[in-house]
Amino acid sequence: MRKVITYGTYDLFHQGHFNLLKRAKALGDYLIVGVTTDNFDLERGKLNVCNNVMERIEAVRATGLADQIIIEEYIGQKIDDIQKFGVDIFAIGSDWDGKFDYLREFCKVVYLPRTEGISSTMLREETRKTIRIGVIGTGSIARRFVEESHFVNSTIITTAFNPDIEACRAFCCAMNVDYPCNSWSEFIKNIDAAYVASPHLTHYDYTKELLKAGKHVICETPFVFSKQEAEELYELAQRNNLILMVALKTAYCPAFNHLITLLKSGVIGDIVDINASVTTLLEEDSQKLDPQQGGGSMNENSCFPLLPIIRLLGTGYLNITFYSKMKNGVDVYTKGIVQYPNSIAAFQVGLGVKSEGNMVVSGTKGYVYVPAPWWKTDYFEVRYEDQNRNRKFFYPYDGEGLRYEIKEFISAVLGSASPFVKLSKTEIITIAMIQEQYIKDKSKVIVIS
Ligand code: C2G
Repeated sequence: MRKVITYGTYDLFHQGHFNLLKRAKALGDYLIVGVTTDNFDLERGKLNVCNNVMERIEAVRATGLADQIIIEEYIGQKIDDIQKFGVDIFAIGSDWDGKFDYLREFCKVVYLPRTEGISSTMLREETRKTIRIGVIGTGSIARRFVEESHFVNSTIITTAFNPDIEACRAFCCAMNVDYPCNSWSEFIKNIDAAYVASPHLTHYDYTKELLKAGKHVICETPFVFSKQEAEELYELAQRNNLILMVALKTAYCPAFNHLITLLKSGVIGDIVDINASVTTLLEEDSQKLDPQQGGGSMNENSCFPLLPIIRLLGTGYLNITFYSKMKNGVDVYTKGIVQYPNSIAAFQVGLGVKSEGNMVVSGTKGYVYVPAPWWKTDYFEVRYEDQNRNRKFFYPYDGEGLRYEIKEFISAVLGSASPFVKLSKTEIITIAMIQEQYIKDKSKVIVIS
């Protein structure tokens, strides 16, 4: 018996897929079809798959051409499968010409003619609307957002807004954005959604105006500095049937999410302690150190360590104490101690003090170590007393990592994903509340000289 194997995502199953499977089947007597898992596609940069793995498997099964369907979940699996199933021929479409020649060591490799004029990408574009995004603020994070948006389908950056039109023109020219704008009414006309990346203290007003104008919003961190403002904006979004998300990038990256699911499933037992640091050394004239512009380490960086603390230990903390080193009216370093009924957490944030940016989560059976920069999670280790049981986990973290949050935002706007699975309203409101507490309740802040 001659065994043939082929692989694919088979998203929005179409005639091109069918033709390929038919041609592959004709090469032998038994056809094995590998269907990628959702996670594997995410890892290999396919961020816009519409059908989930079950739907895609069903579509392949419905052709009646596959004698066996397997799932493909890791790089290197093709070699394992070929050996495991005793495969004679590996077949794939001609768009992959040459890419799988390395498999010739294990079996025959055949590149089959691809069907012209049809693709999943084309179908996605036909069936999906393109979301026109306007960028508010034209600094370095906005540049990265525009660059990363090119990796997410159904997304087009149509315009940028900055009251300083010269800065806006320079940004649009550098980033290839068509329409620089300093008129609010013009800006609003050309967008379905906006990315707010303006100075911190303007986030609340811009977000509110956008929601009132019927636009979806993804707002940079720090979102807003009070519980009441955060709640009010979420209510406004809900009333107007709009998506409001916060661009806390760590929350959307694949490795961080897997880390959380592992911890929640008890790999290190009960969590007793979390320690996470995020420090960045800045020039003294940075606006992030300007007290008039909401600068300071707590405002700037605390959302990052507070995310795993709140995600893993919840919102029911008993007490928080802050220890801050101040300079020119802002905290250049703050250590926060968060006390829970059965656990404790600590975080360090700094803009004028540098420290190791790792995270350690300690439990009753072992601990997790995430090396710096843990907030751009791509690797972590689960460690035990018996070192033979230690495990290392590697993931891709593509580009600047913003593509993951953009993908979630666009999926939510298009109605194919819930906006709060990866970062809940409660988590964001709690972070805003803690930042508010830091600003307003000075009895909780111990200043170190
Ligand atoms: N295909 C085709 N004609 C088209 C579109 C796709 O022949 N018009 C083929 C592809 O060449 C591939 C198969 O259909 O052999 C599945 O295509 P996709 O679902 O796009 O999967 P792909 O990203 O090519 O993944 O490990 C996965 C494999 O590397 C292939």
